[in-house]
Amino acid sequence: MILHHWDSDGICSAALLMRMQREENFTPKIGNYFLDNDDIEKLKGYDEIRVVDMNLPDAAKICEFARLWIYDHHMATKVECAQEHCNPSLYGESYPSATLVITERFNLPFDYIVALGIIGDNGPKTKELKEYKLIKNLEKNGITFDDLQKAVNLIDSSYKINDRKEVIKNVELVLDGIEAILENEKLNRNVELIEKEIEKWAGKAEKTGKICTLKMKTNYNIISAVTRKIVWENGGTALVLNHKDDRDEIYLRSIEMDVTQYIKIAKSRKYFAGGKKEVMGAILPKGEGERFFEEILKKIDEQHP
Ligand SMILES: [Mn+2]
Repeated sequence: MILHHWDSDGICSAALLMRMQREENFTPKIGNYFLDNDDIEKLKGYDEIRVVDMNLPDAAKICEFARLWIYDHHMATKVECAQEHCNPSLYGESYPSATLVITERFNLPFDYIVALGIIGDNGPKTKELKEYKLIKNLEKNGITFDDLQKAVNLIDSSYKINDRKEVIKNVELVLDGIEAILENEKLNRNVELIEKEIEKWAGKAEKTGKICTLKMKTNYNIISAVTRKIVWENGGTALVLNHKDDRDEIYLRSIEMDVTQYIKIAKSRKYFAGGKKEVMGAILPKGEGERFFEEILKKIDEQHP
């Protein structure tokens, strides 16, 4: 059983393993960077489990009932009970994708699947990576960077519309080739729906004091895209709150201030939070979003008179 992240890199990493050895694949519930009880129960039916492109805090639990292999590139601490924990970050090396980790580990050729993982995790910044040369090289086989970017957008559309079953099915689709991805009608419809939904919400953002804010309600996983669009269109800083059916989400993006302090505050509240200098994302229990939203807004106002 392969357990993988729901994004392009996770799906493509699973596809690389699957091509070597057919087995089942599965992802945690979209948005859960951990295993819930249902996941654990399901995994208990398998005695070999490969985790790819995910740093699960509870990975060691799997060792209690199965043999475990991990292939990843996120910052992590070594899982001692695993048969193999293959992650260059354990030795201080940063890799642009889990697909590249797997490719080097098993001496696989650099093909479109590896490239999709790299582009999925790095977006337009891919052009600054040393692997970009290898991706350009794929043009000889008729695979352009533009097609690869489109394919990533299509593959990622499944988690964005929150369709876990489709995410799982996409591993097979990736193995069918780049054309099969580009021509997939369902994924193309997803992309259209998502673009409409992003536009709808981004257009509702309002100026609140110094920054742009938005409170929205969608089960699509688009809060980062919506926030990015608001900043593109208005500049400055944007703060967005999303009320999902089962959780609240907060996103903060800025081109004028360092938001790292807010990541720290969110983590100190035990919220699942991450980001970097210009962006913070946090997942909160349902009902707690409003208060944290107002608190961030007040702090920003105080610091930017
Ligand atoms: Mn990844």
